Amino acid sequence: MFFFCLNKKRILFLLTIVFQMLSQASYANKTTVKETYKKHCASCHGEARLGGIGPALLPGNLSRIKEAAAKDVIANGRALTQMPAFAKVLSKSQINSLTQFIYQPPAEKVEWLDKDISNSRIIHFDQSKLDNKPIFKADMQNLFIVVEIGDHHATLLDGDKFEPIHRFATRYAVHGGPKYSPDGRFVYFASRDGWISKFDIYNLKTVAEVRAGINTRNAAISFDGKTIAVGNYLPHNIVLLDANDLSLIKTISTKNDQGKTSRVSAVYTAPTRGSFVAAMKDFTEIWEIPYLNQKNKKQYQHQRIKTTDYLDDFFFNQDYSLVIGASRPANSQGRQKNLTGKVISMDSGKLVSDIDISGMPHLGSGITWNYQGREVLASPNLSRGEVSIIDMKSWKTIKRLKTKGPGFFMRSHDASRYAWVDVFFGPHKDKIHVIDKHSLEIVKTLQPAPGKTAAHIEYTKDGKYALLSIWDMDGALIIYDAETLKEIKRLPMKKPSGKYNVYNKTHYERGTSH
Ligand code: DHE
Repeated sequence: MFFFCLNKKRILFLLTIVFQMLSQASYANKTTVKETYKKHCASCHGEARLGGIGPALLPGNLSRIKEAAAKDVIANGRALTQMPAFAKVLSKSQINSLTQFIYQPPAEKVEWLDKDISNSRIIHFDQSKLDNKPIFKADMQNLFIVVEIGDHHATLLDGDKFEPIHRFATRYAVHGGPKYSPDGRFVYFASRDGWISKFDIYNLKTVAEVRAGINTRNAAISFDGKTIAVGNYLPHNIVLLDANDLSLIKTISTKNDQGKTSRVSAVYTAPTRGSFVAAMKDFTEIWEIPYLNQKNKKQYQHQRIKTTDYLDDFFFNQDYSLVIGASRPANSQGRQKNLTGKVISMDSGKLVSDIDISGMPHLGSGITWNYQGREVLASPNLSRGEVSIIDMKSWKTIKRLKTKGPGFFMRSHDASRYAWVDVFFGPHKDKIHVIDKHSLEIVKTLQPAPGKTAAHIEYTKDGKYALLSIWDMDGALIIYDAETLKEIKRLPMKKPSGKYNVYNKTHYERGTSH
């Protein structure tokens, strides 16, 4: 009866759907998940899941995406990327199996050798043939790079007019602060998938790229602008690149006396020491890699500083003689919810002082300023609603400032009386606190876009304006007058994660990250 109510066209349509379902089911029965992966995924994500034009699909690289979200991406695709929707091609059970498959460690050992690094290098433009003067007019020291992780782009922003100059695609999932060459002409990005991209700001072109690892933490640039150091989770190593053309200088396997290798938590540049400093995640050592030949230190020959505890996250004092770390005890495994603070000598590895901080201080995002004639360090906390303010001479915590929730980023500028801290986690994520650096009190709490995360501030070169991100696909960059705290302008952006001012970064302004 039902069929009689339908016209021919509808019957044909229904039969096509039934046929599609049957063929999907029989295909699903016959093919293994590996074959499905090979057929539909390998061309973009690589046969060994190491990535290609799409990101790597290994558990370490996917650790930040929940399985349900990954399933949704396979079924429905990812907007503004080349990832297609497979819901019409694969059955639900095939999508489930594929999801499980990509979260499994690979059967074979994953390697990324020197030859893979060198073979991955792409020279998009011959730098020597490009103009060495900017092709646009602006104060080149007051430019910002804004990383928009929502659709994997970056915007070059004029820091005087607050107008975008150029928007360009980045690699998938850029993380950490992009690093500028000392003259501010080039900027280097690191993606979680290990791609290092060099962008020429004068010519508005990505000039070179290389894949330095499979799962990368971050990159640092030497003070002289000649060397890039990349810290990797996978493989366990530090990769040194020539900043000029991104060619490989050297890989340094992170191995201790017992032959055990470690992931690298992060690598930073220590300009006064002419070195890179890297923290090890899996054994209690900090490594120093001189990028200049020095007395007792040979260029690119690493030195190992043995410490009593693991340092998960760290900060340096101004002359880089001390490292201030959020530490995990030597016998602990993985990330802990309760860390302690340690001050350690960079030369001996010896403990100089304990610091009275707990929870998960985010020292990497710490800033310093002069308070009543002494230098203080302020750090947000990833697990508690407080900012710790520490005297950098006595190493005593002089203030615990209560906030509306755990925070991620903190910022100030020498010319500003204020410091900003976000409330990244919890119900107050849409709020941001402004702290008076003289009174050490919160003087204002802003809520610029109710319901949407407000985070990460960076100042203009002169410290007169503060730029804030609204972390949303339908997000924004908000410019505040840093003195009156009044909003000046709002620019729409796609989840702008961070913004980085050329002058503040290249001059190691103490209110910002380095
Ligand atoms: Fe980051 C910087 C580590 C999660 C956004 N983050 C850094 C740096 C380190 C680090 C070591 C310094 C690198 C540099 O600038 O050279 N981040 C970690 C983690 O261990 C953690 C907690 C877990 C992880 O999966 O890696 C983590 N980070 C995040 C995020 O979830 C954030 C919010 C979103 C994202 O992009 O993944 C995030 N991290 C950032 C940003 C910076 C950063 C925007 C640069 C801050 C700056 O102003 O310099």
